[in-house]
Amino acid sequence: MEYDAIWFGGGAAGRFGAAFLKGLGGKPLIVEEHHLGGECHVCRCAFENFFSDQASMAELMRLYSGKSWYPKIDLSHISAAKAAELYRKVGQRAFADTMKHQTEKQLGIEVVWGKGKIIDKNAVEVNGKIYRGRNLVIGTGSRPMMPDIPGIDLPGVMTYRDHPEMKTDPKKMVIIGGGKIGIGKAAMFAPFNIEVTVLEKYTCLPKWDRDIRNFIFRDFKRRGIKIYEGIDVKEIKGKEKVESVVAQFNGETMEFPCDAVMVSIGLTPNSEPAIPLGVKIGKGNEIIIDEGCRTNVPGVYAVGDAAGPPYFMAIARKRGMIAAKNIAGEDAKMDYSFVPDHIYIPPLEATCVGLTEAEAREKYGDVVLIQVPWGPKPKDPKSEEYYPGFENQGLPVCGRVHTLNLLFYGQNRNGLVKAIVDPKSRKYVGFHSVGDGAKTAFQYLSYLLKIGWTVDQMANLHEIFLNAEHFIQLSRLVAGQKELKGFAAQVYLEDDF
Ligand code: COM
Repeated sequence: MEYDAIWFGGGAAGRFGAAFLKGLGGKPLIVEEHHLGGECHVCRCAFENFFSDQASMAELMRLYSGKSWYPKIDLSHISAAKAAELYRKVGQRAFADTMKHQTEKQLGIEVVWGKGKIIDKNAVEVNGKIYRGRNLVIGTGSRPMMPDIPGIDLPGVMTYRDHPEMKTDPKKMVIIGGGKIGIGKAAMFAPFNIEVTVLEKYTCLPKWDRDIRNFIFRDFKRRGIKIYEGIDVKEIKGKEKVESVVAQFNGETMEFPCDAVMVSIGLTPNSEPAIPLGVKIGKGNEIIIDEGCRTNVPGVYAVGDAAGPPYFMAIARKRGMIAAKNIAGEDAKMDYSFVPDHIYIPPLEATCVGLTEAEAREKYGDVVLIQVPWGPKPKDPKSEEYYPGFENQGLPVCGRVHTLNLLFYGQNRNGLVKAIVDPKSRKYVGFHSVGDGAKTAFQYLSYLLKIGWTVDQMANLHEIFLNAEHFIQLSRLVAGQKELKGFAAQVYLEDDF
């Protein structure tokens, strides 16, 4: 055989897997039709990062315009379509070149460009030539799941894939699906003078901590982003393009006029190319794999989104790495514990890892919270005003560029920090934050959770004050207590959004 493994798809999983196999001394080949790095820089992670920066800028301009010494800004020029255009012109191309250069030149991985056809588990045909490998790794990614409703094909109906392609600025957008993608898109589009409504069949962000959800939805309410939960979308109406969305809510028919629809109800794995090999396919169209990313067909592996959820970049890349190790003769297994999650909600971001407070209470009983802010918040706080007696007002929570600006000029939008501790063992069981810049810390916090990190160990670390999440200093304030009481009063913020 010419290659140790043929990586069918050079997305995050294929690229990292091939690199790892090469590092281990193996000989990989990547077959890729479109882009190395998959959808990441075309329309997913990298694009979202850019677009949320643009949305943050738009939102900050709106918040600060004319306040203090900030100039008055004409907000009518804010344009989501212009932001997308810039990304198409520069971002997509720059990333594509970087991925190609890093993979082929720096890492020296062989890539064959073209639409591959799987002949059998040891042979792939590309541009009329047959390539042979001892192993085959399927990394064909996923696609947006689409509801089977009338009007779904109307122009103006988008998914995350079409988002960078937008050429005009919608005035009213309906987002179908209030999961991580839908809520993130709502927060990203609203700053661009777009009236956004989210329609969710069940519950928005069901897996997120209640305080984080409340923060986001309270913020949405203030910004005029509407959310309907328990609503069933029946039809998208329009003649030449989308004009409204029709849904059933509490037994009544409702119609939401709009000129754009974003569908975000989930993902479907692209498992089809592997079906002729006889691999088992699950109910969600995913290729079924074991902990070592092996399918039921010996020598055939599946990695990334093609193998089903969780759909995270880290999981895709790590599946590639685990498959590479097993191809190289190790017995490596995936570990799905303590995977952090993240949503851009410009100008802030929400991040979490570990248990929510509700999950922690169920598992450990009376948990301790280390949380700011706490207590009451003035109703409808005004910018640049001090409210005596509201202790939560004075605490900057998010620690990057906007911290104090958002507190002073940005409607007291100072974020939320929350660590959950099991008081018996003094170990953390979950971390949550809304702020700006904290996501970097969560990559390492996830490891600390895994190794059973305690409040006492955290108190020994060195913080750089101000920082994005405050977990070290807040923990140190309580770590002297023999019987941990936590820092914040253990009260829920009310569901008053
Ligand atoms: C990043 C894509 S744009 S990858 O995960 O580095 O391949």
